[in-house]
Amino acid sequence: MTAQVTEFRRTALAAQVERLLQATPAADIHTHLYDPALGGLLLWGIDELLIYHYMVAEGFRYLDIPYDEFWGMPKLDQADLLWQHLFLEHSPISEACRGVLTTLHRLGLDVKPRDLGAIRQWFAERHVESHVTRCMELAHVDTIYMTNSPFDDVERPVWLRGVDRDERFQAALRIDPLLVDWPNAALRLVEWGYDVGEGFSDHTLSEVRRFLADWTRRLAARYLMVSLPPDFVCPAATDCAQLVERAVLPHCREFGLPFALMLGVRRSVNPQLRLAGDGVGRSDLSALSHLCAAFPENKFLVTVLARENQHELCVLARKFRNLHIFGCWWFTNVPYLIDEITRLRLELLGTSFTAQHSDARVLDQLIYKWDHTRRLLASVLTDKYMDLSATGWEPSAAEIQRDVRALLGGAFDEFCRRRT
Ligand code: FIX
Ligand code: ZN
Repeated sequence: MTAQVTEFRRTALAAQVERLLQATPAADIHTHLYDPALGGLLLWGIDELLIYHYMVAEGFRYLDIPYDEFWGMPKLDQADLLWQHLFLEHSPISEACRGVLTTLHRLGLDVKPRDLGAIRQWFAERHVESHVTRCMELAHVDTIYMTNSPFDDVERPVWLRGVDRDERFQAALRIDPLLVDWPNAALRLVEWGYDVGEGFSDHTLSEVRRFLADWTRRLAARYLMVSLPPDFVCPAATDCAQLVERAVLPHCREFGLPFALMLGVRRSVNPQLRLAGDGVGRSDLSALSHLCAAFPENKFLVTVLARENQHELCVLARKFRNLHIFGCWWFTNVPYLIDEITRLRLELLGTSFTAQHSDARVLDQLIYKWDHTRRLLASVLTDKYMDLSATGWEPSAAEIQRDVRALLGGAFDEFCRRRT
């Protein structure tokens, strides 16, 4: 092919990939959003966007007030302050700031006048039900997986009262307190009528499983989930490893559900930043390797926070078909790393992974997280199809569409359905 023909081919292919990506709905397999039926738990609107914990962490790069003074302010004042520092006094170049602007732009707001008052007014005229639909349409997301914790004192009573579910929202049973703070979790379980005691007797483990079974049924959970620190080891005599191997995995096998592990978060590196104060560390993935090998009948959905773990994770997924990789999590959810990580995964795993999840905590964030992801995916996939094209293997539209579906949720569905 001459250079000109190659360029022409690339432009046509890029347009085709982009069109198919835009036309394919995504399943967002991990968010912190809630079915609107859960009431005030679902966050949305400009002020929530501005005080998102990513923004707080970035805001304190510039703010010189004491942490407590910030936390003592009403939400609206916090949002004003962050707008002032992150958007007006400095250019909103970071991915989180750019995300707010993409979101507003795609919602049809004019960001040019930098008029926060007008933006607030626009949001004040929205209604949550129609706004959910609008955001999902703009993000082209058809299914949202929630993070549902029975240990959350606001969320638990809502489930206990009963919820008239919106079928676009799926549940995931989140169990961090059980695995990272067993002594306190055990007290809660006793309070809720589960007869657990000290040590992991067969009776205690079966009571933990009864707790998991009750909540799996109550939520109609699609998978169980935990995020763990970099020092998670398994096998080990630790509470966490014991509970994983002897209660959580048997429960997942019984219910045919995957167990999602998000590895590498160092909680509260700076407690003064509250939710924004968590950091990252490199995990020892031999724990995951052990779990995949020792429990071939369990399925593991995994994402890792450290850039340094991404390659090893891909290699593990080549070894174990009960391991499914998903998303570019949190500090890796920046264009530079999404591009790198997605290329790495495609080159080592083909399309047998889930390219992205949003981790959105505020409904409107769906828009920017999926907009930015789709743009990056378009450029990465175009390069890959160009490489195929150079061999004479021209991908058809149907083949591209099949691949895009796989990356945006199809491979996840397939993994959940498949027998181990
Ligand atoms: O553990 C998690 O699910 C993390 O995603 C959150 O804890 C984190 O705060 C977050 O929102 C990252 O995007
Ligand atoms: Zn999350």
